[in-house]
Amino acid sequence: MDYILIENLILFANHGVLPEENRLGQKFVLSGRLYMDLSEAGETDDINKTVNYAELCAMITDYTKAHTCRLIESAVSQIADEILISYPLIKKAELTLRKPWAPIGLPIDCAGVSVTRERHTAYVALGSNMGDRKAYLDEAVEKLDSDKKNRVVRVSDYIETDPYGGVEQDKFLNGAIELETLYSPIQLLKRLNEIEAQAHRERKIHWGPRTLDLDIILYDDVVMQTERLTIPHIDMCSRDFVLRPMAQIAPYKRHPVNGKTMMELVELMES
Ligand code: A4P
Ligand code: MG
Repeated sequence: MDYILIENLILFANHGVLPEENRLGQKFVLSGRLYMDLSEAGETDDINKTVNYAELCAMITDYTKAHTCRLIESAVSQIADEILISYPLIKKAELTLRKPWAPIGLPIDCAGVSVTRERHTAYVALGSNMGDRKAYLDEAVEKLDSDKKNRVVRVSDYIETDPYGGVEQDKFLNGAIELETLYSPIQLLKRLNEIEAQAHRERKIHWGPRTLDLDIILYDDVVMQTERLTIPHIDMCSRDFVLRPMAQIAPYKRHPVNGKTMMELVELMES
């Protein structure tokens, strides 16, 4: 993919673990590649079709002055996120932050940290069967969208569904959203859990009534299974309350394991 190159932008900042580093500050050096499609800019010669690197460097310089970190790991991660938040045209940021004058008392040219951050696409299922169900779902969508690291791209219709899973309880209101996110899968799960907690969600009965349930259905084409998180959602293919909203907002999206589109999965379930 095309990219804009930044080499050796010198930043003065107070990053560091030592108190004197925070007090006195020192020079840091930033380099990196900002990946984006530059074909239109190349064709039209129009600066609005690209990112003005002078503006970008000024933004990085101002951001660095205003945000002091202990670790260069945090500093460079935050700059990468801020670039992606500020410039929607940039798809991926690869950055290296060097600390040439790291006070470690040994002959070293430089220490540094490199990170790669990019936009991801996640699909999240929404469910509620207590209280004002629509308000709980709307509020979850609003909270996710107002988070700087997320952008809600599509929201399905909300559908009323019979409870699934054998627990006798009220009907659910279900939906799904497409999310552009800078969070990793586990960071996104934590964020969803926080939003559930703010909706006074209590974890009492497995598969039982809830004010708000937010499950990660898909995350790019990631396939993962850990104690805390399974992606794709382990039971998505047998849940019409997940597949129908998914087929509405992402009919041609394929399940990364069985290769079937959301539309095909709905048809299979109905047949
Ligand atoms: N977890 C693992 N993978 C994921 C994932 N992809 N997304 C873990 C979200 N969480 C994931 O969930 C238990 C744990 O699953 C989480 O802590 C997380 O680490 P929970 O929400 O705390 O507990 P739960 O709700 O009792 O279980 P679960 O599995 O989330 O329930 P479900 O599967 O969401 O089912 N009927 C209708 N019609 N509509 C519904 O929305 N929902 C349920 C709940 C039952 N019946 C329903 C509906
Ligand atoms: Mg859940």
